[in-house]
Amino acid sequence: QGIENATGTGKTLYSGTVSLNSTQSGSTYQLTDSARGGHKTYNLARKTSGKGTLVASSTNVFGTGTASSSSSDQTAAADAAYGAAETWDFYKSTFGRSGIKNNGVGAYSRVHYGNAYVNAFWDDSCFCMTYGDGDGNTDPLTSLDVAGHEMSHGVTANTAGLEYSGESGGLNEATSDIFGTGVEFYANNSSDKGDYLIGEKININGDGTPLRYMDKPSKDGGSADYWSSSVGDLDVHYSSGVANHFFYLLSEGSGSKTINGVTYNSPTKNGSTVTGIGRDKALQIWYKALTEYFTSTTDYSDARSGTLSAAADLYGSSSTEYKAVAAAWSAVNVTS
Ligand code: ASN
Ligand code: ZN
Ligand code: CA
Repeated sequence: QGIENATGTGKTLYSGTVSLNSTQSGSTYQLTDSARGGHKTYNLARKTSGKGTLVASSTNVFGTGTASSSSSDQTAAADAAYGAAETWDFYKSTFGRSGIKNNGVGAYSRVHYGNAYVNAFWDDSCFCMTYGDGDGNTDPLTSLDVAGHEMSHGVTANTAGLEYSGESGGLNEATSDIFGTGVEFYANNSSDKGDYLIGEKININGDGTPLRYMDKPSKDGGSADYWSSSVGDLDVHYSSGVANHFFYLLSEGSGSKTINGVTYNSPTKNGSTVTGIGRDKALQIWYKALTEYFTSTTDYSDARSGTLSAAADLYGSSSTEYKAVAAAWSAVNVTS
């Protein structure tokens, strides 16, 4: 009996009803995406090791669209499968990258990790991503930006290899926030429109506020808006603020701006006005820098020179884009 490709339906928690590729074997449909390197989605059903079971359905419909504490719930799996698909498509269409290793091979996702686990993570050793359900087992950490953030850790590990501590760790984290945000804008899902906020859908703080803000990172209470000589002493999720702020300024510019109904207000250290070059060009510059100029020990000063080199390659060293890269770094106090 053969296995054939099919097109199923995901009823997600965060992204509405979506199309999901599946495979059919007899009367069972499974969450395997043959069009995206065979990416599979498994249910750990509260375990914290192993793969769990490949998510399967007799109807080719996965999930109910509502959060459920049941260990057999497939809504979290639908969100995870959708996030993996959009992340794959974002990298393919934006950068021509075929999967995390650029070799056409998919990873796999695991949902319902542990009990009341309030995190999600990429693990390069299993080449897999894992999602907890959040407090109360009702709010999985499976939003689009989180999926894109985690899978991008795999891209970083397989390219620049930025060490996960000090300034390189902040750059590693920022790379995941930058491309996670890229995924969210790329997907253009009407239930989860693109923004420069991280984790705004998952109620991680219990009061509806996002985990991080790229226009003014210090709004989270811990992140750095500007480089200082001690920024590398911060947790990597806080030292990332400098690069997230750089990316926002480079894309959208300083001051006040409303995008998809969200109003941002991005300050500059030196009081300068930065004019954005748009997110698409900013993404190209960051990706080229990550894959061609950054190394495991790249710090903020190196990131400035690496992105300037990337901008020179892409647009020329007297281009508006090159000058905007310099201006945006200077505005976050990375001056050389
Ligand atoms: N969700 C976290 C992150 O991707 C997991 C970690 O601390 N590495 O940053
Ligand atoms: Zn991360
Ligand atoms: Ca977001």
